[in-house]
Amino acid sequence: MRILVLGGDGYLGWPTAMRFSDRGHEVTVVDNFARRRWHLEQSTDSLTPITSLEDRIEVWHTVSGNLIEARIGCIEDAEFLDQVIAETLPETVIHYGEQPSAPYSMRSRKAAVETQQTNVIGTLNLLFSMRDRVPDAHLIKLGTMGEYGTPNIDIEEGFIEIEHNGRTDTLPFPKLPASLYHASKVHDSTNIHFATRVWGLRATDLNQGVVYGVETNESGLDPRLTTRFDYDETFGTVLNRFCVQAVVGHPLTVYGAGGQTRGYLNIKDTLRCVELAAENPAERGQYRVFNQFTEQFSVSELAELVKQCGEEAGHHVSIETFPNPRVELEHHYYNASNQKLLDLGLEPHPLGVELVQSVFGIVAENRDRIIQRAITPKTKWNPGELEGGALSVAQRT
Ligand code: NAD
Ligand code: USQ
Repeated sequence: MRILVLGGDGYLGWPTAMRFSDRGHEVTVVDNFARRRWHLEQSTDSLTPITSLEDRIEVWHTVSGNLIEARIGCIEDAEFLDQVIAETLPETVIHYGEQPSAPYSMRSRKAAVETQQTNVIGTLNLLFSMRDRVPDAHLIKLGTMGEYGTPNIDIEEGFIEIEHNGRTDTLPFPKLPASLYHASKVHDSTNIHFATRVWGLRATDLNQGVVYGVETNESGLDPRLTTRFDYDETFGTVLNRFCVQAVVGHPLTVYGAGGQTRGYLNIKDTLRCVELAAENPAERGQYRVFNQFTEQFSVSELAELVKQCGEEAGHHVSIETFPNPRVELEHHYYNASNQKLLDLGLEPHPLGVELVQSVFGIVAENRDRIIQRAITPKTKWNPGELEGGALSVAQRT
């Protein structure tokens, strides 16, 4: 299959490119290195040293004998993207190429606008190019469980049957996004659904939970193939952050009461889910939503697990409640369905001591690269309210 991976230099995109290449597919990756730039701008970096995209591709070729093509450019640039689609004629497009951080999107007006511009316009350009160049191709788009928020009812996979005034219909599940990043994913979903209904495209929206871990079968072949691993307050996700904090003796940063519950999955399961979606494409005109996570945990449960594993490994681990920089429910009902990927054959890697210990190993190996000041949360969802005063000009822009 000809596969285009948008965002193929990223945390999930690079391992995905190697997986499909290893399976014998013709893979092209597209990236504009925005994620590397965002780190440069805030003087942070991946814990794992990552090589340039060019070097990664060369090492992959040497180790596996397989070729991955790269196109460097921005998917917000319609002309560039359209040319890539016209030249590569993908049968499957896997779209990771967005700004993925909720805190980044809440940092300032400029960052929120950049996030929605990158995410919504990039995806819109893609839909037009697919309509015009490869209308039969399957779009696999990375969405997020955070599109749904934390409603006080069970979360279905994309759609819910509603009875209203004696009539029933199956409609998109209500959305209560938790940040302006999560809101950008809701806007994407609306646009993708539209493109399937009106232009007959085929699409799978993968509403993914929080990913943890760094090792995949392919990245294990050579250290230079490793993917990025972030732990800073902006780009690090919670379990990855807690593992770094445990090793360096920083108190685990549980925000607020710690009852915030989300769906989680191992990076290995991300790759398998995307593979299952590609092997079982949506029909023409079909918009499918799969909830992509394997287990649910509260933040406090994750902190307790990391503390227990850390102490077994000889680290002194404390858990500290930090004033929650986000506006989110800290005690709430959470029960989301994730049946569709299981029905396609997903065999989850559950979270346990072994995974946490292996992440500790990676952290210990790269301990001298840790930038301590990047750990403490600083980005507030509502800075004016929390500080009880008017916003400064710097905070407003
Ligand atoms: P990432 O930032 O590591 O990867 C995204 C890649 O896209 C980066 O390499 C970046 O440079 C590139 N990119 C961004 N804007 C671009 C543009 N305009 N043109 C070309 N390339 C661009 O993030 P990730 O953690 O790998 O996430 C990938 C996708 O999965 C994102 O859409 C994210 O929202 C989604 N997701 C991630 C998680 C998670 O826990 N990591 C969970 C749910 C959903
Ligand atoms: N949290 C803490 N302490 C920390 C970091 C986070 O208590 O040090 C809490 C947050 O308040 C939140 C939960 O942990 O309640 C998850 O936060 P996160 O930063 O791990 O994840 P989130 O901001 O939701 O975003 C991540 C990815 C994003 C993806 C999303 C999936 O960055 O790309 O879309 O997970 S989901 O959460 O299901 O929407």
